[in-house]
Amino acid sequence: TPSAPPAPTHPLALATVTAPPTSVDGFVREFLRELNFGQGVSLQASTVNDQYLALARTVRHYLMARWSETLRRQRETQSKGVAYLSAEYLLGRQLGNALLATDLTEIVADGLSQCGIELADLRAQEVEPGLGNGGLGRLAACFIDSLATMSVPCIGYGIRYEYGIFRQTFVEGRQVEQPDSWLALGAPWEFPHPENARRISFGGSVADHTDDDGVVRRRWTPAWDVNALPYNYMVPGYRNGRVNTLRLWRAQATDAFDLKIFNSGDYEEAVRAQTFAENISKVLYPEDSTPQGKELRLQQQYFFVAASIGDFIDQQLPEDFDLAQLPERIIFQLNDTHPVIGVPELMRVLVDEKRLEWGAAWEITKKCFAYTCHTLLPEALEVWSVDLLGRLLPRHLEIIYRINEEFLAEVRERFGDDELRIRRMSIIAEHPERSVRMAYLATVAGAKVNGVAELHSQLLRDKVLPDFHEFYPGKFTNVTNGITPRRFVRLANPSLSELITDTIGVGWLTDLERLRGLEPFAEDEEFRARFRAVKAGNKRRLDAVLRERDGVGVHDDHLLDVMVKRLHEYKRQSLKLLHIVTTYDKIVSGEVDVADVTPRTVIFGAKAAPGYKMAKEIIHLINAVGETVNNDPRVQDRLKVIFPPNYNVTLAEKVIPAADLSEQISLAGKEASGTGNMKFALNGALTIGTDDGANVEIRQLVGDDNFFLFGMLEPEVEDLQTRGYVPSSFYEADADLRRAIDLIASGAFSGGDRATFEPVVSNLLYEDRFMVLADYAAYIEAQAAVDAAYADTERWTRAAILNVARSGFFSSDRSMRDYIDRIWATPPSF
Ligand code: 8GP
Repeated sequence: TPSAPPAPTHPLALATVTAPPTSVDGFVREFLRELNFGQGVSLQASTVNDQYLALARTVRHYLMARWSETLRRQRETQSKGVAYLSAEYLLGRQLGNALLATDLTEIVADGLSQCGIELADLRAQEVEPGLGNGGLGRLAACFIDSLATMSVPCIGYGIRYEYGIFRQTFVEGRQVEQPDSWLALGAPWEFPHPENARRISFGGSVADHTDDDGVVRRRWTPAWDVNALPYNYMVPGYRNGRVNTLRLWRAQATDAFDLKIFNSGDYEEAVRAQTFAENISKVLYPEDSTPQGKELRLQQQYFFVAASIGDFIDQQLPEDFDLAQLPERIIFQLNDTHPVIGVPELMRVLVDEKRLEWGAAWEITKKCFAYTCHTLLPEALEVWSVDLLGRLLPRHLEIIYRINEEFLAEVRERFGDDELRIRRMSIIAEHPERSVRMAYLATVAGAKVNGVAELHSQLLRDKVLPDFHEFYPGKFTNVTNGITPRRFVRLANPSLSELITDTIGVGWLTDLERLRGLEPFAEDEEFRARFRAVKAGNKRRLDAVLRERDGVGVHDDHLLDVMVKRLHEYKRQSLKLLHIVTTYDKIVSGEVDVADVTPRTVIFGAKAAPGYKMAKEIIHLINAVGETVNNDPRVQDRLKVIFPPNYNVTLAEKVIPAADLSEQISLAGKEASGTGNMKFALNGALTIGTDDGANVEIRQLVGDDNFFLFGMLEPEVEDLQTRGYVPSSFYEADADLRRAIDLIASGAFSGGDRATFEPVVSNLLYEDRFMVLADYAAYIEAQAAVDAAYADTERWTRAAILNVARSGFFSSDRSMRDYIDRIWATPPSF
């Protein structure tokens, strides 16, 4: 029998992890060690990438002691925490945030410069992990940042996609997607733990089986499986000594390859199973709200959720943990419906593996999940065909059926045999094919259901899930989204941050309501001048970035008008475009004197889902209009349209602080919340916006005088829909609109070819699902008000300052407090 290993005796071995000294010398020593022994190069021979990787690892060393201490205390206290389940995390670059959290920026910049290296060059070397599509993924990243900063125990669980959101390029103005190989130059922030791999099963069949305790249970015999390998990432709190964990799963074949087949020379066949398995974490689905790519997507969802729940129960809980206590220890937050298959998975684990009674397992499960909905578009509410689910996860389908049966029995008990209601509320839809409504499953199983802004939560209750609201009135709540001020103010806008700290002192970064202290300074002329200087500096910085990146610049005397977000018809980039075309038309027709036009640069940033044809047509049109407008001498450079490709978090951090005007112009009742809108307000841009999503709350807070509201309200939209919306009637009735649309139709932006943009034009004229034409006149009028307001520099600056001062509510720290109070009951720990 092997003897037990000796206990450690060396004094160094007894100590916990220690951080390197926080000094320039301490840093340089550590950095060079990483460069020499980690990267295996001398400073003299190193490339920028070597230096970046060595720096990232060095910064990790400073976080390591805090991380291991956080983990140790969590094991010890077992205090209640959040497991955030999200198929997307749009993290953005890590280095700047890690330096900020550890307060090492100055030491590192100094140390590097003594090594002949510019910190900025190394920061620019980092490729951001684009493991998300848009708002939903970025929200997850903001939330884990806030939880770490607020010392709330949290594990983020997700997928380590080998390829994140595609890299967008334009070829002759059209979007062309390139793979995003974010791992190609090394992944210094991750910690793989292959020894903690979990086996995830799929397919096969289910049958009764008499277990060793004599009880007959359902037994799932899967047909195939894959390994889930965890990769850990640090999630540092802001200067509070806490580091939480983000754990992303990578798929790997359980059998590497078939050596016999390989040796016989059939190399493709030998690795077939491997390719198949690894496809599961190969690529992020590049769509924002239209369901597609079916089977692999369901595999991805089950893969990461099963790995995460299994990991939590087997690895995070003490061995003798009483599972009846699970709700006191964890809440699984479902970030939209992607992880909802976790509900039957937890039931399966509790009933089939841990041998709990169904009823006891259901009591636990109902308390362990909560569901956030992020959309209002019916086509974005996920459903899985029973056929596919039954093939891929037969046991889970059985469990869903039973949950549904018991739920519908409860509905019957309350409402009698109201068959219409039963059919409406069933988790199983019968048409157009039998399928599982994941949002309903989440609502039945979740302890709470929340929308992401006041208006959205109200519409969710009244329009999307009214029967459920009637049945479970206490279940529904709202948590308005938020954004992390660490990344989107402090890191993105250092000069504004400095001005704020100079004016109201430190502390605002973790208590953003303190920005209220800036309000009186809106009346201070000198402060306003400094505020304007910050904005101008940010425009120059953006100018430099865009010149280097895309060879285009921005004038610093132009009103900078920005619309950055996914390309979707409901967001109405085409409305912004019609405004541009109208302005252009008035200049070239001589209706207005070009000298009277407020100089503006419009920046677009937007990716379209590769399969979303109309969105891609609109991208093409934006580029075409930009090309024409920018090169027409009659415009005299007073109107510019620029569309840098591949909008991402890194670019957002440069664009948003420079903006004067924030475009939030979705059709009322369609944008669940928006979070870009909050980033702009906090960086001193004024919003032109509809009464939609969180715009409503922004306007209430900043005040009507400091916000350009336009367009139909949600009930008016409903009303027009019911009366029958005829877009062409708006075209007929408005001469400016007619001219703008006719100009596009005439081929003015497509070298005279009328066919190129015909699909966009006829969509607007004969379909216009999102009522662009109905809101056009109001939008043009609101833009005229923008021009007038911008002409009064002092007034504009006052309004911009008040936007900053009154937007503290939109910190994701506040969102997290709301989740804790209304949903999670997870107090800060240590
Ligand atoms: C987005 C919403 O469109 C946006 O308004 C909101 O700010 C953001 O989520 C964060 O809450 N929703 C989605 O990205 C979304 O619904 N994606 C579909 C796959 C569900």
